[in-house]
Amino acid sequence: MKLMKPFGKQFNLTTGVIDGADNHWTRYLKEMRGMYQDREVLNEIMNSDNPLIYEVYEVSVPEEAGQLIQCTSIIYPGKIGKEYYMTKGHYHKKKSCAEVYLCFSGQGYVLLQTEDGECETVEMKKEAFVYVPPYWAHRTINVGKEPLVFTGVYPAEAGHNYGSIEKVGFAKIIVEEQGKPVIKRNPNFKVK
Ligand code: PAN
Ligand code: ZN
Repeated sequence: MKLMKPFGKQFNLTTGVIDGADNHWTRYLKEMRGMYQDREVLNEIMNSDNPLIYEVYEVSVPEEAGQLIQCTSIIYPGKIGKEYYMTKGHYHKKKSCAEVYLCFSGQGYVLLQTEDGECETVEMKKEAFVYVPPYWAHRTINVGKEPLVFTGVYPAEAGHNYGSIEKVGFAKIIVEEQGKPVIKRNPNFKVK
């Protein structure tokens, strides 16, 4: 059997950039416009701008059982109306795959949801370690004034399923009220 060679990468704890990352992707508002609640503000912003919401750097390995993918995510500070910038959110295609997040800087939450609509939030801040158990959809939200930077490690066979959670949405949203993040019920959540 031909074994894979060990390797190391450098990454910047403040910017989240991985030197020599194999993959890098960006998510602009246009690609996730259906996910924010304030349609009026959204359309107003989209008329003149298409802001960068987040980006991801990834070290790729063969997508097979036993391998682990490591990546960093950088969510920029900002809001669409009262709702903070966030990731699209997904289930793992292979739902039994868990993931761990380690936060380097910024302030935020991971919002997690099961297929039964059970919803949980876990705080993200410098040095927070968050466990995303198997079968939970997960989205990360930046509620601070700086970029929210974290690394994630997950099985290479996990894959991403964006469609299922996009169809129903998350049961909770995180909005700014009187200068503070507040976790609220999503008025557009479609109960099964
Ligand atoms: C993370 C996410 C990353 C971007 O690496 O992929 O934060 O979020 P979306 O994938 O929801 O756009 C992860 O959970 N990977 O499995
Ligand atoms: Zn994931």
